[in-house]
Amino acid sequence: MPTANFRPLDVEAIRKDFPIFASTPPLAFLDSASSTQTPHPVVEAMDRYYDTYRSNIHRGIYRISEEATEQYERARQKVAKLINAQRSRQIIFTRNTTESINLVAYSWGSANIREGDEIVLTVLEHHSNLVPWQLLAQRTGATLRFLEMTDEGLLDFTQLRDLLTEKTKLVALTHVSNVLGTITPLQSIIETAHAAGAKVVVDAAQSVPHFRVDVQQLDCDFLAFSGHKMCGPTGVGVLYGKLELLQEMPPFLGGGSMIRAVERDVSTYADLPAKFEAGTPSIAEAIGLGHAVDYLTHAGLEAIHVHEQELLKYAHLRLQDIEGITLYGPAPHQKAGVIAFNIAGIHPHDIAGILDTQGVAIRAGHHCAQPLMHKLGVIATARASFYLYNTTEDVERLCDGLRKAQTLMTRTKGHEKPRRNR
Ligand code: 7TS
Repeated sequence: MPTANFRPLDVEAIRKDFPIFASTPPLAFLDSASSTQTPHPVVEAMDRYYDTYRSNIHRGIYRISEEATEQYERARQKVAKLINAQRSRQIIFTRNTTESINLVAYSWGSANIREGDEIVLTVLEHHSNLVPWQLLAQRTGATLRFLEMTDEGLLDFTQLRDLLTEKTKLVALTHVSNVLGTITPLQSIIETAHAAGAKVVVDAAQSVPHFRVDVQQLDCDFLAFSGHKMCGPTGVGVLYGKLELLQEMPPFLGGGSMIRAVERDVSTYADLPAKFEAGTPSIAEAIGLGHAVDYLTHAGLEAIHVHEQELLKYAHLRLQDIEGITLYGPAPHQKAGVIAFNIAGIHPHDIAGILDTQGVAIRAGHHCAQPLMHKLGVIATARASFYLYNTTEDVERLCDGLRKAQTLMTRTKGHEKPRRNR
C-alpha cells in the first residue's frame, strides 16, 4: 500500500537523465543486478570534482582540499541518512560489497570466531557472502552451516531454530537473491539470530538500491552494499556496522589515514570511520555515490519499488507464454525485480548472445551463486533484472528476442558443434 505522499516514477523523464538511452533503437538494458547505468547528475558531480577541486582529503590546509573533504564527508552523511544509520561514522567507504564483507570476516571474524564455532549462511548467497566465510572457517576451524530453500525458492525459515545453537556466532545472509529475486524475511531472522546470541551480517547489494532499508528497524549488526548497483560509479561500496562493534574491531588494512600515532614497532589507530579507510580512498566515486543517493531519493525508493513490481508482474505474464521456458524463484509479490529463466534446448549464453544482436542486454551464467545453481539442478540460467529506467517495451523486446532465439536455434539444430560451458 503506497504511503500518502507517494509520487509514481516519471520514467520518460528519468530516461532522459541517462545518455546511454539516447541511441536509436535504445538499448534494452536488463542487467542492472550486475551494474546499473549512471545518470548525468552523478557523472557531472564527479567531473566537477576533477575539474574544479581535485585534491586529496583529510590533509590539505588549502581551499580545494577542504572542499574535497567536505564533499566526501557529505556523501557519507547522505548514505547514513539513506539507510537511517544513527551516526555517519558508522558508514565505512570500501570498494564494493565484496570488500565490505571481507572487512567483517577478517576484522570482526578474526577477533571473535574460534574453533568449533558455527557460521550460518543460506543457499541463496552470492560468492561474495560465502567465500570470505569459507576463508574465515579455514583460518579458525569454525564450521559453516546452511539454511536451505523451499521448492518455491523461499528460505525454509522453519529450519532456522534447529540450525541456531549456542555454537552459532554469526548469521550472514542476503536481503535479496541476485538470481531468484527472493526477498528474505530479514526482520524475523535477525530477531531469531539475536535471541540465539549470534550477530547478523546482511548482504544488501540487491536491496538498498531498490527499496527502503532501515538499519535501525532491522537491527542488523553489519550491512554491505555497492555504489555501482545504485546509479553510482564503480569503485565505491559501503559497510554499515553497529557503533560498539566497529569500535571494538581491529583494523582491516594498515597504512596512511587510519592511524593516530606511529612508532617504529607499534601504532595507535584513528577513530571511526578513518580506522577502516586506510590509504587514499575513492574520492570522486564517494562524491558520485552521494549524488546517486540524491538521485534515488528524489525519484523515491518507494516509487522505484512499485515500478519494479509492476514490470516484474508484467514480465512474468509475458514470459510464461514462451514455449519451453522455465522461470525460477518465487511468485512476483515475494521477490524483487529479477527473473532467472531457461529455455529448453538453448544454452543461456546463446540466449544472451542472440538477444545482444537485438539490442537487449541480459546476463547469463552462474551469477556467482554456484551452490544455488547446484540446488536448482542447472549449471547456468539467463537472467533479466529491472531498475527505475526500464519500461514494458524493454520486456516486449526481451520476449521478441527470445522468440527469435528459438527460431534461430531450431534452424541451426543439427549443424552445431558441441559447446563448452563458460
Ligand atoms: N552480493 C550480491 C547479492 C550481489 O548480487 C553481488 C553482485 C555482490 C554481492 C557482489 O557485489 P560487488 O559489487 O562486490 O561485485 N552481483 C552481481 C550479479 O548478480 N551479476 O554481476 C554481479
